[in-house]
Amino acid sequence: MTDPRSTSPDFNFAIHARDGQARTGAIAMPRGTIRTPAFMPVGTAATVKAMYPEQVRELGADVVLGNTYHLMLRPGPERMERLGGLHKFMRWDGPILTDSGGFQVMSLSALRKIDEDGVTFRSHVDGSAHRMSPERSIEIQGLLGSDIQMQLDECVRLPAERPAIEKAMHLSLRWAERCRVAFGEQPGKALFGIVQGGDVPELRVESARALTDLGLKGYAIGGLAVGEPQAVMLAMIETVEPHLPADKPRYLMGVGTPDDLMQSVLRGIDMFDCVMPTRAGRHGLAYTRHGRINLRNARHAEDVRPLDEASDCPAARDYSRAYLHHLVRSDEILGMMLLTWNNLAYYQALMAGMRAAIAEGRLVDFVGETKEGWARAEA
Ligand code: PRF
Repeated sequence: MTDPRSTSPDFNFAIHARDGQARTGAIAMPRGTIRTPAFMPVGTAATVKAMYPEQVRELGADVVLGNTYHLMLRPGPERMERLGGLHKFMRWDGPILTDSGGFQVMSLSALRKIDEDGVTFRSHVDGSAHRMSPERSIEIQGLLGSDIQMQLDECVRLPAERPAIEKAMHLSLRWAERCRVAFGEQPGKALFGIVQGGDVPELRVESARALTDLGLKGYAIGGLAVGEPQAVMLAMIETVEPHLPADKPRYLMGVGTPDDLMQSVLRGIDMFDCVMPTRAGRHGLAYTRHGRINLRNARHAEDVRPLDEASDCPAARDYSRAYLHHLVRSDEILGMMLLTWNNLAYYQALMAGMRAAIAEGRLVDFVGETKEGWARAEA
């Protein structure tokens, strides 16, 4: 049986090639097409930090992520709507996915409290009191103008006891249903569910099956990369994957390192977001073909080589490591800008490389070659 929604022009995910569990394809939406597997740069506060929107687009990003939590506190959803929505505000005309806020409330705000109806918390900005229910999260994401909205969920950090994991997973399922009702039918936009269940396989399967019954346009896997070893994360992806509809996008939230991305694509993931490339760039770290380089290190002080002479990205190709080292050590803004640019260029090139490799049926080789490149530099 084909779900008619999966072929409607408003949100059409087409798989172009498969290689093992991996797939490459495209999500066609009114604001543009997202090539998958996709990496979404994080634009938490209506900016991909230290980057112009034009640069982000030029690197090959088709979609960026925004955060409901941050934008509801500042500038506020009603104000954002009066200003014409998030796309116009930040000058990004492509698709925007917004996280629902629950995860950021739990990691950033003070005095947060969860009950059946939602989350009560105090702002990390000014201490003001706020309340977010599943319905309010969807309402805010609508006011922002988000194209892909996420259900409100509860993410439990690992390690955790099974009863706590189970309780949060069941609450997240009830919130998924309420979000679906609040979202209704919105042609051109999508609501994604979020699989929870920690590191307990039965709970992961129960969550994936129950969400699938809701007939959503996409499915995220949440509650991973929250303290568990990579092997546990990958095992959970393998557990969940067979229980998600094969014809819908799968999004692994908040992941990860370049190796995490490759291992997850090998296991059938289509979308990612992570602060890693942008945050690392502001802390003197460069992701390159030769591995991760810490520009703070004194060994770069007189190194005239660029980060990657073969890169298309000016930040990687045209500036010496000695200069980048100097900028980082001097806390110069340009250091953060260049390293963020380099890192996002590397992440987008990695995704493009994986998409091409899947189309050619050589993803395993691509992953091996990529890791060899990192190992050569470490030796
Ligand atoms: N839920 C939501 N956002 C998230 C996560 C989650 O579990 C994670 C976990 N890696 C990152 N971002 N809503």
